[in-house]
Formats: sequence, C-alpha cells, structure tokens
Amino acid sequence: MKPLTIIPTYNEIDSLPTVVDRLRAAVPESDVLIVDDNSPDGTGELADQMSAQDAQIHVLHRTQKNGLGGAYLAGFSWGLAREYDVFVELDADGSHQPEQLPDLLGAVDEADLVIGSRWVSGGSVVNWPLHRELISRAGSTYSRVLLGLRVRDITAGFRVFRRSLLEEIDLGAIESVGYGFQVDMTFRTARLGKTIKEVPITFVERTLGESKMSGDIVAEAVLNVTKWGLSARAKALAARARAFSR
Ligand SMILES: Nc1nc2c(ncn2[C@@H]2O[C@H](COP(=O)(O)OP(=O)(O)OP(=O)(O)O)[C@@H](O)[C@H]2O)c(=O)[nH]1
Ligand SMILES: [Mg+2]
Repeated sequence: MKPLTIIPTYNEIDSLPTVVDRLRAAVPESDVLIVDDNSPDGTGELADQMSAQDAQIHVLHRTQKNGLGGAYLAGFSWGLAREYDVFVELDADGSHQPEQLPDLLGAVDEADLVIGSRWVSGGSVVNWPLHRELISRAGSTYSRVLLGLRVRDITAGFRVFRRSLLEEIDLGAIESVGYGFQVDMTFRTARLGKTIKEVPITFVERTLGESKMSGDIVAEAVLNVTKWGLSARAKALAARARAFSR
C-alpha cells in the first residue's frame, strides 16, 4: 500500500519542518506532497529545500491563496496521476499528530474513508478555548442532522481516502473552499454508499503561526450544509410523492 500524504500550507514556515520530520519518522513509506499557495513567509521556498534533500518530498506551488479545498483538490489530482493507493490529509500546523497516522492507515482496510475524530470515545482536543470546541461540536451536530450522516466529527481534517473512493467522487464538481470541503467530501462519500470509519485522535491546537479560520469560512460551511440538506430532503419528498401518485 503506497500512501501519499498531502499537506496544504499557507504561512506555516515555523511548524512545517517539524511536522514533515515527524511524518517521515512515523510513516516512512509515505510520500509527501506539500501544496503551497505562494505563502508570503517563504514556506514554499522552504518546502523546495526540503524536497531537494529528500526524494519522497514533493511540492506543488499554486500562485495565490485559494483555500484548503482547492489545495487538496490540486493535491488529489497530482497523486491520482501517479501510483498511490491511499491519500492522507494532514494539517501543517501540528494539530494532527503524525504518530497517530498508523492508526488511521490501519483502519483503511475496513473503510473507504477514515476520519481522525475528536468527538468519538477516546478522541480529544488539547488547548482549545471553549468557544472553538462549541463551534466545532455544533457544526458537526448541525451537519449530521441536516445531512443524515452518522459521523461525529464531520469537519475533521486528518483523514485517509482510498484511491478507489477518490476516483468515484466527482471532484470537479466540488466548490467548497474552507473546511466545508471536509463536510462536502464526507457527504459525497456517504451518498455513494461507501464506508466511513472514525478513529479517535488527540488534536493539539497550534502553538506556532496563525489560524486561517475566519467568519467567511464558517459562513460558507453553514450555508452549504443548509443548501445540501434541504435539497436532499426536497428530492426525497419528490420521490415519495411520485411513488404515491403511481
Ligand atoms: N495551500 C493552502 N493551505 C491552506 C489554506 N488555508 C489553510 N491552509 C492550510 O490548511 C491547514 C489548516 O489550516 P488552519 O489555519 O490550521 O485552520 P484550522 O485548523 O481550521 O484552524 P486552527 O485550528 O485555528 O489552526 C494548515 O496547514 C494551513 O496552512 C489555503 O488557502 N491554501
Ligand atoms: Mg489548524
């Protein structure tokens, strides 16, 4: 099984080297693809230097900050053009611990999508203020109810996808920019009837660099989830009405 770990970066010069070193030590068989959006702090140049030292580290440069979703889609497309079996999503800020990646990879035998989850038994968050926890839990609950999903941590960004799943999802149709991208991928996976497994993780709030979370990103996620949820319900009702009138 050949994994590709995709790490999106925007101004992560302080934390990226440690995260990549930890990843290379924890899962040496995984190649690494850093997707940098022309970070003003020089993260892209640093990534190039790391790549020059290690044949398993690759870098994709994009010209402008285009959101987490766009960075992952570019990374998936790069990897799907090569011979990788599984695709890992990992933040560059140290929140996702590479040492826990073997637990996620171990579960991909039984699932098409494995989610490193904060909100299942055994999962936790370190150093988060209460309001962040409330936003995350409320976002997951809202999405779960509206989209009819069983997943506890729907916005989680530490994930493993089987190649076959990414090949089936219509990646070109995805428009989500922020972490709504993660909800989008989860909903599409569930609608394809694929299996999703949550594995508990310890999520550690970043200590270096700045968060890219913003009101716009939260608003995008809430609006999209509402739109998708209502449209799925409307379709189900229309199908029932058709069946009834026959
Ligand atoms: N390439 C690229 N990477 C991004 C972009 N926005 C965020 N990222 C990266 O995506 C990962 C997650 O972003 P964070 O800022 O940590 O967002 P978050 O985890 O929701 O927020 P915090 O928990 O507050 O850190 C990090 O590695 C970021 O550098 C973007 O527009 N382009
Ligand atoms: Mg983060």
